[in-house]
Amino acid sequence: AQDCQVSNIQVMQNFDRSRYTGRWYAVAKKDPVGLFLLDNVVAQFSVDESGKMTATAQGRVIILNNWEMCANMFGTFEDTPDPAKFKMRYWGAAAYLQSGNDDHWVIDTDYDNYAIHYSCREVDLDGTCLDGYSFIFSRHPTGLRPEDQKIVTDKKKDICFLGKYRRVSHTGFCESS
Ligand code: FEN
Repeated sequence: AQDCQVSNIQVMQNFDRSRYTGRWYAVAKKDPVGLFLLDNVVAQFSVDESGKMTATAQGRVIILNNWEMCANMFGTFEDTPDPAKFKMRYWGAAAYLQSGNDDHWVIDTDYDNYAIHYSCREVDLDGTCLDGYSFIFSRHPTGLRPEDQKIVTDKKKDICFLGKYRRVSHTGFCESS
């Protein structure tokens, strides 16, 4: 099921953005090239009165001079013909945080326990992803339920990121802000 072509990656069928709202704890992430969030990543998705999806994310970063900060990020989502594929514009609350425009795909979710997110920033000449990132989210700060782990592993394989994830620790660093 996986030829690693970005254009063949299957996303969540009949994605329901309203069921996706609320808090998600990142339990694992595959990093992109460049600046990103280190750990303690929590995302909060909302749908406004007009149906547009927005989100915030927090995560620990280390800026110049080894200063530990909690980055507060904001994202707005542009719909595409596929309900599980969005364009996300993001920026940080602080000026030193990088902003950008990324794809934001929901690969799979049961809405109540786990979600698999995918973003490819650069597609290689052969159609595979050259630079991308991905989050595995859980509704539970304690991590994924055992029964969801196989589903998540299978999906990591499908998006060709298996073996590229690191666990995201939650130490409470961003909880005061
Ligand atoms: C996502 C879903 C919820 C909304 C958003 C998400 C994406 C967040 C991104 C964060 C990028 C962070 C960066 C940090 C940075 C998918 C969770 C918005 C894409 C780019 C530093 C580090 C060190 C430094 C300066 C900046 O800029 N970090 O000196």
